[in-house]
Amino acid sequence: MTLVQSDADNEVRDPAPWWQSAVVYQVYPRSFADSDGDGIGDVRGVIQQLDHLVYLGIDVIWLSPIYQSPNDDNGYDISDYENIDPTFGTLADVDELIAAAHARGVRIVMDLVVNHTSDEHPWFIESSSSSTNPKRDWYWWRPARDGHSIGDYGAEPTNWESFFSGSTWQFDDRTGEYYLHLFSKKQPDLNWENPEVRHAIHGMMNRWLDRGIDGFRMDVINLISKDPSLPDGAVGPQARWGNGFPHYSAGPRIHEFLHEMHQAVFAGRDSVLMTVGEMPGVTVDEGRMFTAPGRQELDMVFQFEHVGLDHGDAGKWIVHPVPLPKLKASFARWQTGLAGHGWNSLYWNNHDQPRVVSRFGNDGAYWRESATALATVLHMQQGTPFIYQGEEIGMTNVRFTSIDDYRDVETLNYFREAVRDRGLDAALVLSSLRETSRDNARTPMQWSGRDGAGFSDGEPWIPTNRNHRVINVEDQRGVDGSVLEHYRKLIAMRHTLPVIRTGEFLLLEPKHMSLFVFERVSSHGRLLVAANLSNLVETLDLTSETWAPFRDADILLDNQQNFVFRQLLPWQAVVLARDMHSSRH
Ligand code: TEU
Repeated sequence: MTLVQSDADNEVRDPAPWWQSAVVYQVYPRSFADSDGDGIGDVRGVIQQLDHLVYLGIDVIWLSPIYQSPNDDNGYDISDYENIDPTFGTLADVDELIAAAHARGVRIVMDLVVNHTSDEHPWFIESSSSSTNPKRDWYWWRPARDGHSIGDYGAEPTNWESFFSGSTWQFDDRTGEYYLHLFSKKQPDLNWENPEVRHAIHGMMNRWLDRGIDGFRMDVINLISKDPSLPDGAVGPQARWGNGFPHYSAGPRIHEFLHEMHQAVFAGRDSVLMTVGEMPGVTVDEGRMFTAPGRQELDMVFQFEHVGLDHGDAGKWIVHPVPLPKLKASFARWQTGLAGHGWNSLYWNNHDQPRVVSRFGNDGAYWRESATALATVLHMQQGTPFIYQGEEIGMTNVRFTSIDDYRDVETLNYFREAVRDRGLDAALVLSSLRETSRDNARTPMQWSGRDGAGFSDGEPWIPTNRNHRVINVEDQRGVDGSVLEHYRKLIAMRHTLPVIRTGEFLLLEPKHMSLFVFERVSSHGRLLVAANLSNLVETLDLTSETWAPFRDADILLDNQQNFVFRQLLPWQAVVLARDMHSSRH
């Protein structure tokens, strides 16, 4: 059977938004490409490497924050939303990047970090200067808990624990009150209850769109509406802190705030834009509401379910192997839960997550095979895939052996708290960081096997993974079967096969411990995606009666190029097709 090109005018009739057949590439500018040798990646570095992204075939670049920032949390603590941090370049460089990307048909989405600002943002400097300052109410200020004096155990206004260790409250002696910070103490939370705050943010967003960017990735946007009565969280057995999450996640006014933003910023130009809200803890039902087109809130959300499955009771720092049926069930719930209602984003990696090939694959004996198999089962789902820099060449976790190699505020706070305050063994904590730290994702992009990895001529801000000698762009480009070439194929398939955008997702063999098998079915054709996510050979007998429809199907993709319709080799992944209609859309 050959591909039928009969559906070519489908795109004219099809009202689907452009981002439903797009692939996004996340650039973490600090670690992507350093054009001036200071060891820190920059905007000009991104411009210089655009050819790589065009070669890969992606449609959109999401740029992690490059705004002015004291860089306590690598730019997620912004002190000026409308200027660029000098370490990354200038506004003129950004204009040039936008123009250069657009000239190549690539769109640019910027990070929007408005749950909090930096404590060095002029708004916070004003707000903290006196309790009567007009901007006082732009942040969450509260006195010590009734009957407590400052510094008492439990004096904080609530018992909430910060994402980055310790209390969410920081005492400020200028006015004798505490301010709320869900993340680091240098990231005070904005008070979205105040209409002036929302108005200022909408204005800033509009100015960025007028500058020519194509949308926003919105940092922890489900946390902007808090229960204004700020209740304590439930305290688990032996826990020092309570769980504030139910009181600040998807709070009472979240849908109102997002719809208002849509009206104030996106209305009239939303068909050309793309918005994605990062939402730790979001449920399928909420995800459906946030992304239902008629509600006019967001195009899609980043959900966290699949990247939380290996976390233990104590959170992200102690990880457990994930039984495959659990992972498959999670994906399937999101696939079917949003189908026909909203839209999924698809991701394995970003700048906060350990590298997927080390986490869910086998980065030793089956490095290439497992990187490509994991890519296949994600990219063949319905949704908009996000590729994080380095994922397309199978970059792995870094094996740092000293705390001095780490840079991430979350990692360093946790290490300090675990070792100094709780007395855990430092070597043990370090071994857990090798699996869990966000810095696993933040080592320099591996462009070549030479010294400096083609990232920088200077000393990089964080050590380079030594395996850049064998894992790098240069060695994979044009090499058939490489991780890079496999990603190129997956991206091209999304662009040419509408069934990947439109097809119903049907999970098969849900209980199988090694095989991830699913079908995608629509009037555009029918795909069978089958992957062996284990180190052992597994039987999958497509010549048997059960699999009759696929007995003589076309092999569209095979990461080992030797599929015999009876078994899958360790980490083999195939995509089979029948009744296909193809079009560029
Ligand atoms: O992350 C939000 C988030 O909830 C987590 O991924 C978090 O980074 C942490 O790993 C929880 O254990 C976003 C950004 O992506 C992250 O880089 C920022 O540090 C954070 O918000 C604060 O802006």
